[in-house]
This record gives sequence, structure tokens and C-alpha cells, in this order.
Amino acid sequence: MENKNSDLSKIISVIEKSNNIVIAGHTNPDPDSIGSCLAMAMALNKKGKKVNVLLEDFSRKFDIIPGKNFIFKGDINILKPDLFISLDCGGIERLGNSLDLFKECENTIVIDHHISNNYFGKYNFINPNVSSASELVYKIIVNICDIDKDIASAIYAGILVDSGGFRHKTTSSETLKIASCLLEKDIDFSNIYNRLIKMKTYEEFSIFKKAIGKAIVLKDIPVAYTTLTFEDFKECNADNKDIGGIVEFILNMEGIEVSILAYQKSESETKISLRSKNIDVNKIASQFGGGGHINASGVTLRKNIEDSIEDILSCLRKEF
Ligand SMILES: [Mn+2]
Repeated sequence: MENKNSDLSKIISVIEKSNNIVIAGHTNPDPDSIGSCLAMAMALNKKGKKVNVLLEDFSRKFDIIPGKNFIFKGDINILKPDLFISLDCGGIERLGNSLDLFKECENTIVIDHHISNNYFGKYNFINPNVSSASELVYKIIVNICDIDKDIASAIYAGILVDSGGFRHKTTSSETLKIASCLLEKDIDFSNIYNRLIKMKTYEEFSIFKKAIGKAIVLKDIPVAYTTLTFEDFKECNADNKDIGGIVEFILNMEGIEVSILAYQKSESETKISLRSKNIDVNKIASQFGGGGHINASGVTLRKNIEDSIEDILSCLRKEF
């Protein structure tokens, strides 16, 4: 493992030489994870490769992203890939159930845009300054196949959501040039935006209402947080696939610099999501073994919700 990137040409030649390829995204997949995996799968399929995608179940809203037929549901031990591509995973543990298969595979490529990534692949194509993993996938596959409407839709979905609707600072003129090329493929960009950014299912709406109702605005530092327990999820008939947008919404409040969502992941574990306007929350999450981006990070703590919040807040107090 080398702590550096491979050339684009090397990445392409490793892909070209492989025939049985497994592609995996991160646990609790978001549209960038799904879009980058499925776009890569559709592109490699066009090249005649055998390709299987490993992704956990996701919200039915994301069904608008084409290529779901490449998702493998079965015993992954039968796959025996000659190449494993990890997409949008900021750390090796984010591979979840496909981690062992990744470790067993001789050839691995890590494609990612998380600043916390420690270059855990044999080959790496990592750039924390780009909007999304999907943008990196575009840069690769534009060289190996024709981008059709389905591939374009999947890439667009990933770029759109991870850039916050072309709003985050990682949005570059290159991002918009790629988006422009994708629009030329006649994609349904309006519907993609509505489904992936605006629409909420009933369960999402219920848990959103619950979380916002419980939000606490601190007096001593510009931080607001909310918490969700097993009981809250049960009451709203929701799970962790339904909580997208909550921590971002809290950050919208005027004067708030950091927002936190803490939710019960298991009896002994609390998942913390952090969002910020200027503070480096990757630094905060890293201190507890997590990570992500400068303005969006996460970590799982082996503590109850109250103690987890206290740990994060005492760490944050040093930043103000
Ligand atoms: Mn991403």
C-alpha cells in the first residue's frame, strides 16, 4: 500500500486488464455512493466485463438512479473477483459487509473524495477537492466507454447530491462542465433534483419533524444538536435510511456554525453526524476514530447518546 495516487492511465489499465469486477460503496449508501457504483458498473458492463455491485439496501427514493440490476444479493463468497473497486468510502471500515472480500482480493482500486481517506487500496484515485466520487468516476469512464443516458443520470445524481445542489465549495468549473456534458445526454435533471433533494417519504417527514422538535440550541457556543432514540425511530416507523437532511437543516439556522445529529445505532453505540459552515469537523470526528469531509463528518461512539454528545461538545468548545 502506497500513500499516494496512481495515474489515471494506470487506473484505466488495471480496469481494462480485469474481467470479474466487484464494486462496493459505503454502508447506509447515499446517492453519491449509489450513483458512482452503478455508473461504474454500467460502464464496465459495456466493456464486456462481469460486474457485481455490493450495496446495502437504500431508500426507494433512490430508485431513480439507473443500474440497480447490477446489485448482487447473495453469498458474496462465490464472487471471486480479480478486481475490487471501493467507491466513496472514506475509510476501509466503511465497506461494511464487503470488507473481508476487499481484503482477500489481490487487486484493489480505491476511488474517493473524503479527506480522511488513508489510501487503503493497492491503487488509489483520491481527491478531497472534488465534489463527489461520481465526479471521479466520470473522469475515469469517459475514457473507456460512451456515456449513455443511464450512466449520465447516475453520475449526475451523485454529483448533484454531494455538491449540495452545486452549492458546496468543492463545486468547481470542472464540476459544472461535467454536469453540462451530462445534460447533453437528455437526462431528467429536474426529476432527479426533486426526488433526491426535495422529496421526503412519509417516514422521513415524521422522523424529521421529531428531530427538529427535539433540537437544542446551545447558549455558550454556536452549536445546535438533536438526538434520536430507538423509541423515536419506532414511533415514526423510520430507520437510519430516513434521516437524510436533518443535520443539514439544523445548520441552516442563522448564527449556527456546527450542527450535530446523534442517534442510537445499537444498545451500546451512538452514531454522530456533524455538519459545519467553517469549522473543520473532520478534525473533530478524527479524534474519535471517525472522519469524512471538512464540513461534513461522522463517527460512531461506544457510548450512550448523552455521553457521546458531551464528548463531542467538549471537543468542539476548544474550537471556539
Ligand atoms: Mn461522496
